Amino acid sequence: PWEYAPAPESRDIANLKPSYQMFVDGEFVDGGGEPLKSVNPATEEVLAEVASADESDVDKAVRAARRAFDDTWSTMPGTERAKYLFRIARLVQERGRELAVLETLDNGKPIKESRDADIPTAAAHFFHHAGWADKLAHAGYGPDPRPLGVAGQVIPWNFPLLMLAWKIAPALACGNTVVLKPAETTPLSALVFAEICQQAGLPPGVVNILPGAGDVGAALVAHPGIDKVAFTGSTEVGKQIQRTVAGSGKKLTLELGGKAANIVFDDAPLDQAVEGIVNGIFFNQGHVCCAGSRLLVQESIAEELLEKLRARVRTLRVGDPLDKNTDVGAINSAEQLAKITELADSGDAEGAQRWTSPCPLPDRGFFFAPTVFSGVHQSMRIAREEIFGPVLSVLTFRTPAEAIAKANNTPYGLSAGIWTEKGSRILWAAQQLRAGVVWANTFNRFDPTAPFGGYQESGFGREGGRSGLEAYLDV
Ligand code: TXE
Repeated sequence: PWEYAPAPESRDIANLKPSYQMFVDGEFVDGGGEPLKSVNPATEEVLAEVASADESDVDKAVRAARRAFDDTWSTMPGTERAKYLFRIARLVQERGRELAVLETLDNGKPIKESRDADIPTAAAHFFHHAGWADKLAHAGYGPDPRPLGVAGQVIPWNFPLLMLAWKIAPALACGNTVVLKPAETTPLSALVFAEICQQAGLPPGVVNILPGAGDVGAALVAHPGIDKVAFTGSTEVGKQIQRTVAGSGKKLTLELGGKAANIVFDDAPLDQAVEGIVNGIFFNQGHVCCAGSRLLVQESIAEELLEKLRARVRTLRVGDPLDKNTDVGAINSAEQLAKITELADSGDAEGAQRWTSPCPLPDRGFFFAPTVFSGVHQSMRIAREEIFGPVLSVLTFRTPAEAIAKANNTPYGLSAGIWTEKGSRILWAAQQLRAGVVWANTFNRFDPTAPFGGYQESGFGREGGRSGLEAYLDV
């Protein structure tokens, strides 16, 4: 273990405050719930105290959002809405350094990822949707496509600002107003985003941010003033929300867990595939719904590929998320670390072979060394359940048909990857795979123009692209 103390100036760069209020009707206010403590998962230190909503706050926020919808936002011309969205996008860029450091402190992800992926992709999402706001009348939905109303949105902790952008940007572009609940372990960037809404002069009530735990999310999705529910999180909670919303007439989109297959055929460019496998499972500590958590490798190249993979994983630096050289940061919470540990232990118990990267781990904080299980069978828990951590399960196949059958042998269906030089095989496999996204010779690529979402227990509805707009319009 090595001693780990985060640079004190990071708190200044992140403009970290001792306490944060919630954002309702354009104002920062205290909440009725027991305040949350946001913890730096890399040090276990409390970063800040954060107001938490209660049911009456949910009601106030939904009423504010309704008023804003009726009085200003839904009747405002798209050209005007676009101006606000462009302003927000630019402010996210301008405050990018602050947001990146804050996100890394709150979430534990490596600074190079928050700096180069989370924050710029969030800004890109606002730019993209700003561009839609004034073109909806020409998008083939008729001259005056209608927004749905007030959207209740609940997001997870793995990409706090990016998931907020995926939810808020299309909602606002289409003329909806929003009440959003960030995850209890990562509320800070959403509250800085609320400041950005103020800076952009967004009319009060168009965006409301209610920090809190699951009960606040449950009250929000159940509130009768909500017209549309959008959720990203666990499959279990997604199913509960589906039951709550059933019969209410609310529109619903769910983006839930995954257990993606990353399939490497024997003609694949192996060094490139190794990079894609590493990115697929170790990016963001594996806290990624579309993570390539099952590696399916053709038997004839399995040994060679695994050797290359282990050699590459050995070079990953695990530790201080604020260090620009860190590849794998902290696990977001003690609960998530316990879940990863328990599932990895089940791999040992069920007879898979565990290999752990020999990297030193910090002496405190929540860390888990990159781990590769080989000899994995389809019936094992590590092949079936979402681990949501830096743990890869390796299975083998002999024929392309067997690869597809194994890849599809999951209750999920969010994403998949294929590595081969053969173009016709890419097209064939993409058609066979039951997954919302199929990457070929790459992995974990995101773009606001591309619809993202799942099959089966990975949920339904799409975010991004035209289909993402349709989730917020009455077409
Ligand atoms: O998820 P929850 P958790 C998976 C991943 C992870 C597991 C558990 O496998 O290990 O889920 O994570 C709010 N009504 N994913 O416990 O509880 C909660 O406050 C309404 C995959 O963190 O689903 C938070 O804001 N909302 C996933 C959000 O739901 C409720 C990302 C997600 O938390 C609620 C996260 C309720 N009854 C976890 N209960 C992905 N798809 O990327 C909780 N919440």
